[in-house]
Amino acid sequence: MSHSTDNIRNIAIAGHGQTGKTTLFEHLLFTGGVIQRAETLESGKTTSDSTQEEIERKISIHAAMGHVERNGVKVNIFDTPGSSDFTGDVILCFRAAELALLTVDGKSGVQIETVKLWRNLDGRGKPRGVFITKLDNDQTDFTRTLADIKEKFKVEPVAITLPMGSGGGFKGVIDVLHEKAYLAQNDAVEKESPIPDELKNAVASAREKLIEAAAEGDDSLMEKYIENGSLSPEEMKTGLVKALAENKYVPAFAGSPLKNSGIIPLIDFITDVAPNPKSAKDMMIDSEGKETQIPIDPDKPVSALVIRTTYDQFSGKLSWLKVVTGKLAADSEAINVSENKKERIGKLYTCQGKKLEEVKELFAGDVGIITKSATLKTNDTLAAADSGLTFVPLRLPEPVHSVAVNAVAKKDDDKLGEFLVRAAEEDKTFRYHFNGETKETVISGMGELQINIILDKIKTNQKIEIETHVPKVAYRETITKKANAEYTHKKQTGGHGQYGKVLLEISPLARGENYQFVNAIFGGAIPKNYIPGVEKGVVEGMAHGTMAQYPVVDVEVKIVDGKYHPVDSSELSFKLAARNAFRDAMKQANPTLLEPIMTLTVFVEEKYLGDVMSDLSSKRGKILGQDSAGGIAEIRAEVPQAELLRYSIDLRSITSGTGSFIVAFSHYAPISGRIADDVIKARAEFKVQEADE
Ligand SMILES: Nc1nc2c(ncn2[C@@H]2O[C@H](COP(=O)(O)OP(=O)(O)O)[C@@H](O)[C@H]2O)c(=O)[nH]1
Ligand SMILES: [Mg+2]
Repeated sequence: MSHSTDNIRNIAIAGHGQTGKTTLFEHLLFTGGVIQRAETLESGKTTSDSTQEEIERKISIHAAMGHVERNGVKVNIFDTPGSSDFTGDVILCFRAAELALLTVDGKSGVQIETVKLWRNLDGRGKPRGVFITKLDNDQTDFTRTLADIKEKFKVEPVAITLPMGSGGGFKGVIDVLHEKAYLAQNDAVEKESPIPDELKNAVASAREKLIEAAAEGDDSLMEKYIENGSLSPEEMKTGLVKALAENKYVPAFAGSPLKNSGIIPLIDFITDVAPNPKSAKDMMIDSEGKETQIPIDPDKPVSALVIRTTYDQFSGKLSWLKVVTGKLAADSEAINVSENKKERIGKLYTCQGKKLEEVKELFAGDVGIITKSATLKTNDTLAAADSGLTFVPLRLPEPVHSVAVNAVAKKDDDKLGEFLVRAAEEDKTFRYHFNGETKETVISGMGELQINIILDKIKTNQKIEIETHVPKVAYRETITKKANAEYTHKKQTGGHGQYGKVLLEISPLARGENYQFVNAIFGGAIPKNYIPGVEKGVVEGMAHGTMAQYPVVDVEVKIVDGKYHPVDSSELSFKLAARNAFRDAMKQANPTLLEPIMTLTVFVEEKYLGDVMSDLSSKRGKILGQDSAGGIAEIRAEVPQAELLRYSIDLRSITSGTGSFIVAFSHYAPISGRIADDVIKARAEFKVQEADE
């Protein structure tokens, strides 16, 4: 069944791993009547964690989508992975949802991934709630967890539900908004019951806070509240809806996903209060290339953004679409604006986990699926006619962990290549490229776990035998002083001879300027038509330096003099002369090796700060700065790439898997001494074969 925009809500469940997201998702579907029984993580049968790799590892790796319906409202729910290796799938769900729900374990409190996700939501100005989970466990405490949230995020969470008891004595929750209590029934849907007398005061004071939050919704409500000291239930609802859409308060829920508790009040709150998609906006690029916000609006021509692409063994290619404007209809036609191609839309689907359900149309605000699309890729814009607008693509973090991989048997090269293309299409944080310089295929992603899962798939599903190794570093060579060299290329072979003489002067350029060629020939010592040959020789000479055959950079090369022969000179003669002259000059110019330096930003819990700092200094790192907020330290440093090739593994062992980092190329810097000697030694077997020799 299709739902109009007013009757759609989108919720992304996110948060640190093992906080009960997938279990909550499962119990939402169970309570919503979608599945007959809620499966446990341990059984490997949950609706959300349905892929082979998820079942094997018992963690969420991919985004999952499902929906429940209550009072005519369709609630799309997204379950996301907790590990930072799979941030890409969290980000696509944040893009699709108007409300994020962050799960926080009632015992552990706010953990590092949740802090990072909170910051990400801050960047989007996205409304969010918190669900305090596992309150059936010993040593959990709802009030203490809310205090932790308040301290870490500088917000005042507003309790929508309150727990009845905790640990072994946990009985259920009270819905403060609707003033109802719900007893946990374990395997059955929770049961409404009277609010226990001893909790009536707590409920009254929580309700007071809720009314205050509602009054923040708009000025007239605030005036009424100040005047009467209260709001009617209708006014309260209006205020809560408005204030939440504007991210003015953080609703907080109590419960135990595993014991099926706190689920009904959560669904009720979502259908009553969570943002109507119409109150949200999406990001477009206008015809002048500027980013602009457009409201989610069913009354405009259709437009939709492809947020995800996956391959299913039964249905083939699946493209997930967030409809932003208008209505997407089955059996219609639209334009893939990004590819400028017509897209025939056949059937449309929604889904419950991996199970597809056909729908006739999808209204603005909804998320659905097109199968077997010929042209759609993640981040493509699908629209009615050329609207002059395209969606801003999903902003994903850059890969931080790389591994070089090759098929053992040459015959598997193509198969491996095809697999990598598809893997990169399915997961936009996964990349691969062939590095012509080091002759390696390098695959990159957000962490070792993500890369290992890909490598496992290559070995087990694709049955390709592969070898992996740490990627090579792309060193460079440069010079540190001016030098010149003369070279005469002369050969007498049978009829025509070869003759060219050049005098080159080379001098260092600033770092990053790469290369400049200057023709300073006067009086026709070398005729103009041979100058391109000279430059070709210089470029070839620079391709392999004299220290360790790495490319030479940041050099100005000036051709100052030369000699030619009216019969024997040719472009080739000058090219060979220039190449050799360049190399001779380089040897005189005090050459040095350069290594890539990366800017590194590390996020760790404060208690690991000292260990991370000392590790960075052992890695020749230069600390640029450091900040701390919400118990998380952020360290910025410059570190040689050679020291960071296995950093995701090192950081994991220092921080028990809680740390993460961002890395980007910064600049090249000289190396000398033992470090340079080792690089040169490791390159000893590298041979350059020049075509014309
Ligand atoms: N005691 C208890 N365990 C829970 C609860 N919710 C989830 N778990 C368990 O915590 C583990 C992680 O749950 P999962 O839903 O996979 O967390 P996710 O990583 O956030 O998706 C599993 O073993 C669940 O059975 C809960 O409310 N109470
Ligand atoms: Mg999960």
